[in-house]
Parts: sequence; structure tokens; C-alpha cells
Amino acid sequence: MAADLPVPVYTSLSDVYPDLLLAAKHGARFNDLASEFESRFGSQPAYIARAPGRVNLIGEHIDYALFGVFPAAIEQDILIACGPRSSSPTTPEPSSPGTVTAQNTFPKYTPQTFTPMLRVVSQAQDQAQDEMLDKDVRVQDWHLDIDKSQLRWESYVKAGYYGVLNRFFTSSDEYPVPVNILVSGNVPAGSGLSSSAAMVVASTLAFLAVNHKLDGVKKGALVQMAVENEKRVGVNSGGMDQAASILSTPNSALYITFYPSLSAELVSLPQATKAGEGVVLVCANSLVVSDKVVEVTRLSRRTDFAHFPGAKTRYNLRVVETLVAARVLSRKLNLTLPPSSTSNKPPTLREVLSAYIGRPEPIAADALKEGLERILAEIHVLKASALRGEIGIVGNEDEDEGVTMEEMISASGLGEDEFKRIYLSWVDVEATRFQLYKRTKHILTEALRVLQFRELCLASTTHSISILPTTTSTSSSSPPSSSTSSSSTSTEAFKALGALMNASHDSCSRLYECSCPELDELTQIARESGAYGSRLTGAGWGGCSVSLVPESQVDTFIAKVRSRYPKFRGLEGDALNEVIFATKPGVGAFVFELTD
Ligand code: NG1
Repeated sequence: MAADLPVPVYTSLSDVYPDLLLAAKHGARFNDLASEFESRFGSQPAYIARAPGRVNLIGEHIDYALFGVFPAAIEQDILIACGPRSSSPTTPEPSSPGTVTAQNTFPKYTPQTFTPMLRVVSQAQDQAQDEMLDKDVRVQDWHLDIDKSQLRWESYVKAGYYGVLNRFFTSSDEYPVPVNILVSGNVPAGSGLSSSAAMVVASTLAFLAVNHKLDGVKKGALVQMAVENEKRVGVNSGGMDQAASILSTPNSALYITFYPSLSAELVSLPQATKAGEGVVLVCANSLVVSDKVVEVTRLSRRTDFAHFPGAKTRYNLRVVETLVAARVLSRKLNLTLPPSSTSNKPPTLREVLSAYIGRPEPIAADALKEGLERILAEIHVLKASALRGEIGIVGNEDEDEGVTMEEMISASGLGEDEFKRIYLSWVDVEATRFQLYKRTKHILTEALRVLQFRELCLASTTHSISILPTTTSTSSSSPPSSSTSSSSTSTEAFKALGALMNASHDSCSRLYECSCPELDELTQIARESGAYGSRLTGAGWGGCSVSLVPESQVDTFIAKVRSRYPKFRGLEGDALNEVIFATKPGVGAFVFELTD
């Protein structure tokens, strides 16, 4: 299983990129970074850590409801060159243990130097435990100042370092080496392609490598470390972004599930039945910045979501609406929730579905699908008119005016104080109407689309393997859906996948209201320019779209979108190549060791 594999360390890029052109292209980037490092720090780097960004193919805004998602690593990545810092003509001063001199190839990110502080356990505790102490006992604790109130590039570097320090330098007889690092990369920031997860994964890897702590570290453990590390910047880490960055393999997407625990399965996109009939993913940046900048207020279990400034009306509001909807739905359907759903840990819609299906976890994909279809027929109980006890109100099936705060509290069955403590004390949200029905309909239909997407891929490919200890049934032997059969051509499978992506975008736009006019326009242009399907990817409200495009038509497709999307007009050369580019599911994170 891939999670049990060691983190790969290569000395030749042709082992990573068997395609010669790709190896040459990336080889040039790695060489340039190594030369730049040498000219800045006076010696060659020892390692270059590399972690890719990710694109979410389908499954938007459902990870925090604990439903499965379907991301893949992209070719774009973050590279961190690193080497131990020694006294040299360019760095004559002696360095404290673990001091980091961090530079970035982008001039707007100014150089930083920071030293982790050592906090030794208290004297009293020390004496009490004195006789019991051995080398494995934690006797020191490291601290790095991370400013969560603003977005600072070095915070992501520190976040990766933090975990390495506190996991591998806990005994007093070993200290981290002083380090020089140079960061570079081409994952566009703020575009929904997880540049932050790529930074934290690359940083974690760089500090592991330069301190010779990589031996025996498995990919699954690195995912867990990176998830924990990213929380230090106040960023939610459900695990989707880090798992995609670390566990991906070329030509495969990952089906990641979160309940009852994190697991991931490699799933290939359908293979072309004829040469030249394959597909590529095209990411296009709407050039509307996804409103997602650090602004942490308070932290608690679900408060990692509180880092979005658009939070009052956007991301955080969605989190609150979906959690309250889960409670109200479970009450309306008279469901008994598992004891783990205590008041301090409000149940998610995935947990409500589990209670509704009434089978022990892990629940197989087919049973989940069937349960989703059944429960969807009952969610009209969340409509405002139903919650008010009105009868006979009809309207468009997906339209709902939403409920007021008072109506929402009353529907929850909780007193006002308790409701506010559980659902609002950790987050700042503003709304006159809360949309329980529309958000729930998006989440449940999107969860269904993810399962259908996975099934179409499995029906059209031969290999899918479980890569983390599977706690949900991966059901890789599930029968093909009725829309495919073993005789289906790959083109039919691509069309069906594209239709699911279009439906996902439509649901994000109309029911979840996390799109924006520009993303709606960009995805529409993409469909009219030959994509099988196109949708927003990531949090939305800006950022990127992802389109499934026939490989043979990718150049024409990109040319058409470039000429039609108004915000691309006037862009040329690299500026244009950065905002719309083709990518295939790529290789996951690795370390490159430089040899003399
Ligand atoms: P982006 O905007 O792509 O980083 C965010 C969340 C995901 C998920 C998506 C919506 C973070 C770091 N990522 O993604 O977990 O909820 O929105 O599907 O918060």
C-alpha cells in the first residue's frame, strides 16, 4: 500500500519523469534553483524537496461534512532547496541550533531568518521524573512564532519545520542543524490549487532531509505530519490537500474519504480506447482572487475554518449552515446519532447519513449511494415552509428562501444559549436567512456525484488500489453504473464524467452559492470550446476552474478560451501560460538528493 511506502528520495530526475521532455523541463528548473542557491549561499544545496499542488476534480465543499472527495496532484509544484549552514565567506557568523535563513526566488517575498526557541520541561517535573528519564522521554519542546493574523510566506516554512522539531528533536542530546533554504514554485497562490499545502509538505520534507530524519518515514505518516503542521498556520486541514500532494501517482486521481477515518484510494481516469483519444485536465484561473486570506479569530475543533475573511458570509457561514442542517435533519427523521456526536462535536451530514442507513461503518459505496438517494427524497423537511409548519407551499424544487436565526434555533430543538455555544461561539457569521435546504441538497447530491464519478472511472479502468488502511469499503469490484458497461467507449465515459462535473458546478453555483459570475462565464466558455465538462475547483468565489478536455483538442481549446474570456485579453507569454494550462494527474511529493 502506498501509505506504507517510504517517502521517495531520487538522485536522478529520469527516475521520476520517464518522459524525456518532462525530465529535461524539470531538470532545468532543478538546476536553476541549485545554481541560484549556490550563488546566494556560497555552497550547493544538499537536497531539493518538491511537493505538487492539487486540483479537485469533483467533491466541492463536502470534505467538512466528511464526505469523500476526488482530487489529483498537478504538475505545478513548490521546490525548496536546502543545505546545512556552515561558516563560510558569505555566512561568517556562528549559527544557533536550528537557525533558518529562508529566501524566496520571488523578490516580493523578503528574506527571513528565524531561530526556534527551546522550552525545556519544568525543573520540578524534571526532578520527579529524573530516575525514569531515558533518551526517548520528551525533555524539550520547540517553539516558533507564527503570525496567524496575516498571510506571511515564511509562516508555511515554519509550519513544516515545527512538526519536524517536535517529533524528531525531543531529547536533549540532539539539535537541529542551522539551515539555508531557497523556496521557489509555480503553483498559483489563492487560486484553489492548494499552494499552501504544497508549501507545508515541501517544507516538512526539506527539514526532514537536511536533518537526516527521512529514513523510515512513510508517506502515510508524512500526510499526518503535514496535516498537523498546516494547522499551525490556522488553516483547515481535512487531509484532502496534503494526501493529494503526497500520495498521488502519475495518471491517477485519489478518492479520499474522511469517515470514519482518513483513507485514500488511487483511481485512474478512463484509459483511451484508441490512441489520441485520452483526456487532459485544463486549469483556468478566473483571475478573481478566491477570498481566502488568513484572519483567524478563535480556534477550536471546527474553527480552523475561521481563517477566511469572507467568512462571515461565505466559507464559515456554509460550515455553520451544514452543521445545523445535520442536526435539524436528524431530528426531523428521528435518527439516533452515535455517542461520538456530543454537543461539543456537532454531527456532520455524513454521520447523519450513517445513522439513516443504520449499518455499522464502514459502509460500502453501493450502500452509501443507495442511502444518499433515499435520504435526498426526504430533505424537503428542511425547507423554510416545512420548518414553519406551513402546508401546501409549492415552488421551484430547488428554491427556498431560508430561515431566520430564530427559526433555525427553534428547529434545532436547543435553547438559544446552547445553540450559540455549539454552533456560533467559535465563528463569526452574518446572515439574515440561513439556507439549510439548499446547502444540504448540494452536499448530498455532490457526495452522490463523487461516488458516480469514481464508479465510472473504476468501470473503465483495470487498476485501483487501496493506499491507506481502508476503513470504508472501497468496493473496487463494484459493478459499473447503468450508464456504462464494459463495452462503453472511453469517449462515452468521458462524456459521462463531464456531465457530472457540469452538474457539480451548477449545484455549487445555484445551491451552494460559492461561484461567481466570472467562474460561471469561464466554465460556460470551456463547455462551448470543446470540454467534456467544466467546473470550479477549490473553495470557489473566484480562483480556478477545471475542465476535462480531449487530449487531441487541447491546443484549440486553450486558444478558444483565451480569446473569449475577457480577463485573459491582453495577457501574453508566461503571464498567459500561468493562467490557463493543461495538466495530467502527476507524481506526488519527493526529495531530490544532489550528489557531487
Ligand atoms: P481551497 O480553497 O482549494 O484551498 C478549501 C478547503 C478544502 C475544501 C474546499 C472546498 C482549506 C485549506 N481548503 O479549498 O478543505 O473545503 O475549500 O471544497 O481550507
